[in-house]
Amino acid sequence: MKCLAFAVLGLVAAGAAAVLAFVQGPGEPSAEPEPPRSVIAGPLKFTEIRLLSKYTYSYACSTVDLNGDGHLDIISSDAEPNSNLYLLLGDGKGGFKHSFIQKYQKQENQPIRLERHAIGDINRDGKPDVVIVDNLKWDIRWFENPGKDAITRPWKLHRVCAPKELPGSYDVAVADFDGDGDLDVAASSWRFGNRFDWFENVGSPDKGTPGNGSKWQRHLIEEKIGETRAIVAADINKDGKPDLLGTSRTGNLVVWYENTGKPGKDRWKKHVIDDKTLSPMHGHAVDMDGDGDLDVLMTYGIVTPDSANSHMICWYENVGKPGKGTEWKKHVIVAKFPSGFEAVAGDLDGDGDIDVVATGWGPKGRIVWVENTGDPRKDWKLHAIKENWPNAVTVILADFNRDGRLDICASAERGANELRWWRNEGRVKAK
Ligand SMILES: [Ca+2]
Ligand SMILES: [Ca+2]
Ligand SMILES: [Ca+2]
Ligand SMILES: [Ca+2]
Repeated sequence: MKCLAFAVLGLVAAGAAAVLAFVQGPGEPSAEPEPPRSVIAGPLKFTEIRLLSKYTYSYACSTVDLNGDGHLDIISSDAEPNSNLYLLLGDGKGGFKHSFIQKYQKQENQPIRLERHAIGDINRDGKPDVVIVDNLKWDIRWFENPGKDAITRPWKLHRVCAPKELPGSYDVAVADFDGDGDLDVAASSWRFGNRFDWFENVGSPDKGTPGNGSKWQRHLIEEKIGETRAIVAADINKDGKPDLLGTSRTGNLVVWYENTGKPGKDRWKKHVIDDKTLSPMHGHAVDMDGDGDLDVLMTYGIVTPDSANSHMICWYENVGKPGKGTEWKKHVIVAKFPSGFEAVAGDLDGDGDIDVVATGWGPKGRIVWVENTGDPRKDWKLHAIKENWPNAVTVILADFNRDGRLDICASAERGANELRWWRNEGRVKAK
């Protein structure tokens, strides 16, 4: 009966879904059929589709074309006892086929708690690999993309750091931080680590060969910074060297660390973006006002008492033409947004400006989109997509069905423990 684990989610166009049921085995999620649902959210219509459910802990998802067929695939993580990393191979039309990158088989050092992750070609073989934290055993691992013919079989495990080496390992970002031709890894470490590190992909400089992910050297970025959460690679000052954006939840800090060019020798230069708004969580570096520099989008509030100075969605304008990341101006997008977890940006309604999609954590979690009405400094319009979706967490935007409209995919953990996507059907037709 093993083949049933690789059930096809036969999601066809126009909302009529032909979904094949499959028998759920131990440690596997369920893809039980659920009829797609039509959702009107302000001026936009979405079709909501459940991809997988019955996770033990559905914390994170990401997307990239993993098998090189030109269609976006989805990666989604699960925690102990399931301890799986799911792969959903996309057909470019909104259909996904489920298999595993990591499947729990009671190996040594398992079960594990796989959570947030990043994608990059770590061994430089032309195929994108997955770098992911194990938040239970406190390590960082990477899974080697085996290529299209073997992609539905479990991928080979490699380590960036060993169990216990990074207490609380929580989130990762990949970029070539030292500019030597290979991708390195930066990490946050939650309340058990309270620090940011980066791990150098060590090659053979004598031979002029960059690293292939087999040897890593750890470098401290900053320690004693309370409950590090977001870690995002982005060239904030546009000098060609990837910098890091980070948050410290209990330290109430949104910071970026400037890569001075020798991150293995010199310390990263810290720039504080905000040290006043409480409990910053996950956000991204994106040009919100279209002036050519990277601004910062952010959410706030989880596990923090109600406060007028938290539980919101904001962005920080990189002041200057273009800004260099030295002066920031905060603009509120949604002033009251309970337990904001993550915000992502993209033009949802196709009018040329950047809108926002955000998740709210907690028992009454939700996912919303916020419409940019022309000036990102004011007058954002909130539209609920799904209310009472407990503990909504990681959210991503991508055009999964290649119709030119950005779609949404998100994970929700305890109380929901599932992965859903929302096919953007465009504007509601005027009656
Ligand atoms: Ca490097
Ligand atoms: Ca900007
Ligand atoms: Ca827009
Ligand atoms: Ca689409």
